[in-house]
Amino acid sequence: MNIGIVEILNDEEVKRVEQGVFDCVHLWKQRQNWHPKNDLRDGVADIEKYMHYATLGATLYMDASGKGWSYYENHKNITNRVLNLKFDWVYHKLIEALMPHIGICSYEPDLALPGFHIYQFDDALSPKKHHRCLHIDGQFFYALKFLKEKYGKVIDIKDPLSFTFTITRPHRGSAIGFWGLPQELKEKAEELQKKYPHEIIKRYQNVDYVKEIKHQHAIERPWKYNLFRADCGNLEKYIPKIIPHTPGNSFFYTGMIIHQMILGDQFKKGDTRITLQGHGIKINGQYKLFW
Ligand SMILES: O=C(O)CCC(=O)C(=O)O
Ligand SMILES: [Fe+2]
Repeated sequence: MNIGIVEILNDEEVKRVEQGVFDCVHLWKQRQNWHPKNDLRDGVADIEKYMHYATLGATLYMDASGKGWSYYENHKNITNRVLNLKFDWVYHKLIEALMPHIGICSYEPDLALPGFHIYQFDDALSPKKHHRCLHIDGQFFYALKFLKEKYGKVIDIKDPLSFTFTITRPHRGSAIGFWGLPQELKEKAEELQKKYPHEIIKRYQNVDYVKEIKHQHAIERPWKYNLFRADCGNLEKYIPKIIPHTPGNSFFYTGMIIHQMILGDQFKKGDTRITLQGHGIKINGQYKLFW
C-alpha cells in the first residue's frame, strides 16, 4: 500500500494535452449511466444543466462490464489508435515518472489505454459539494478472465495500482478523498497536503462533510464500511484525507483503498475537470497499465 504524487507536465504541456482532448471531441462518449446525477438520492434535478460528463477512451467497467467484451474491444481498437497518435508523448512521460515509485511497468497492449474523464461545467451557484460515491477500484476484475487466458497464473491482484493524472481542475479546485486510511498513509497524505496545499482541503476534510456522505449513503456498492451503519459511533474518526488535484501532476496509489472523486463546488461556466485515469495490476511482478 502506498500513495504519492509525481510531477509530470509543465503549464505549456498541460495546455497541449487539454487542446488534444478537445481536438478529439468527436470520439468523446457522453456517459449518461455514469453521470453523477445517478449518485444522488435526494433528486437534485438541475445537476444535468451545469454538469456534463464524457470520457475519451474505452473503460473496462463502463464498456466491458456493461456491453460485453467484443464491444469493449471494438471501442478500444478505435480509441487506442487515436490516443496513441495524439498522446504517445504523455504516456511516455507518465510511465517514466511512475517507474521510480512502482517499478518497471508498461501499458497492456491488449487492453484500453488510460483515457480521460471529462467534466464540463456551467454556472452552479449553490454551495452544494459535488463528488462521486465512495468506492474501491475493481476495474481489473472485468479483465481477469482475459488476462488469465493470456498470461496464466502469474497475476497478483493483491496490490492493484490506480492513478489520476490531472490536466484541468475547476476554479475552486478538485481532489480525491481517501477514507479509512491506515495511520502510516494518513501521515503520508498529510505530507502531500503540505507540499500541495489548496483551499479545497478544509472545505471537505471536516465532520460536516462526513455527515453529508453518511446522510446520502454515498457508497457505490453495499460494501461494508462502518460509517454507513447506525452504530457507527463518533463521526470525527471518519474524516477523509483530501488530496488536491494539481494540473500536470499525477496522484497514484497502490492497494485496495476506499476513495472518492471530489468534483468541486460553485462551478463557473467554462470550468472543466479533465483527468487521465488509469489502473494497473501486477503480472509476473510488473505492473501492466490499462483503463
Ligand atoms: O478523479 C479522481 O479523483 C478519482 C477517479 C477514480 O476514483 C476512478 O476513476 O476510479
Ligand atoms: Fe476510483
